[in-house]
Amino acid sequence: MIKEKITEEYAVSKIIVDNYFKKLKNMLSCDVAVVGGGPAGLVCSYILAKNNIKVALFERKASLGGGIWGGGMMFNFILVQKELKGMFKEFNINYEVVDNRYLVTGAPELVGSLLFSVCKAGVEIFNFISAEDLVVKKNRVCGLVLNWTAVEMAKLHVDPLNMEAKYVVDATGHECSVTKKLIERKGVKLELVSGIHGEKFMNVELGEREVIENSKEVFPGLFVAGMSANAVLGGHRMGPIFGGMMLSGKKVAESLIKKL
Ligand code: 48H
Repeated sequence: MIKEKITEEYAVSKIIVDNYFKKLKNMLSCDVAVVGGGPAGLVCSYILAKNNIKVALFERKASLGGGIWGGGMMFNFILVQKELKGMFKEFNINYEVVDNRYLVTGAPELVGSLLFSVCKAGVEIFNFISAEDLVVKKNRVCGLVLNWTAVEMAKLHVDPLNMEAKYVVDATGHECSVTKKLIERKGVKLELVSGIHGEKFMNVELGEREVIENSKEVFPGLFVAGMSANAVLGGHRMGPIFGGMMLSGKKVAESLIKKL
C-alpha cells in the first residue's frame, strides 16, 4: 500500500485544530472561569493558576489587557500606588517612582508583563469568546454559556455551548455583563446583592478603596472583580489608576483559594 504523503497544509491545520480542541475539552470543566482579561481578570487568574487551581480565562476581544492599553485618554502610561511595588516585582514590571507616591509604567509594559506571567502560570486563555449567559442550578452559579464574539457581533442565530466551573469571576469591567445577565434572568433569588447599583462619579481615592471592598461573592458561585465590582455595588470611578484593579483581582483570587 502506498503511504499518502502528509502535506504541510494538512499538518498545519490539524495541529492547530487538535491543540485547540484538546484545550477546550479539558477546560469545559474547571475550578474557576474568569470572564474578562483586563487588569483584574489577569491578576486574579494568575494567582489562581499559581496555586494549582484549574482556571480558564475568557476574553471577548482578540487582545487581552482590557482598559490598560488606553492609559489615560490614549496617553499610554498608567499609575499605581507605591504600595504595589511587591506586585510589580512579582510580575517583573519596569516602572519609575513619581512623587514618592506612585509607580508609573507604560501600558504595553504592563499588559506584556501581566500576560507573560499569566501564560507561564498555566492559565488557559480563550480569546474571541464571550460569556453570553450563566448556568445556574439550585440558585447557584455553576458554569458559563459561551459563544464566539463574531456570532454576537453579527447577531447570528447560533446556539451557544456551555462549560462548568465551581466558581465564575465577573471581571468584565464597567459593563459587568455577567452579573447584569444574572440579575435580568427570571427565577434567581438574590440575597448578597439587590441589583446593579451603578457607578458613582470620578473620585480616585474613594473609587480605589471601594473597588477592593466591593470585590466579593455577589451570588452563590459568582464573584465580581475590578471595575465590575464598583459597577455592581455602587462605587466611584477612578480614572487611569490601576492599583485598585490589580488588588481587587488579588483579593478575589485569595478568597477563592480559601474556598477551593
Ligand atoms: C468575555 C468580556 C465580556 C464577556 C467584557 O475593562 P477592563 O480593563 O476591566 P477591569 O475591571 O480589569 O479594569 C478596569 C479598567 O480597565 C478601567 O476601565 C478603569 C480603571 N476605569 C476607570 C474609569 O474611571 O473609567 O477589562 C474587561 C475585559 C475587556 O477586555 C472586555 O473585552 C472583556 O472584559 N469582556 N469578555 N465575555 N461577556 N464582557
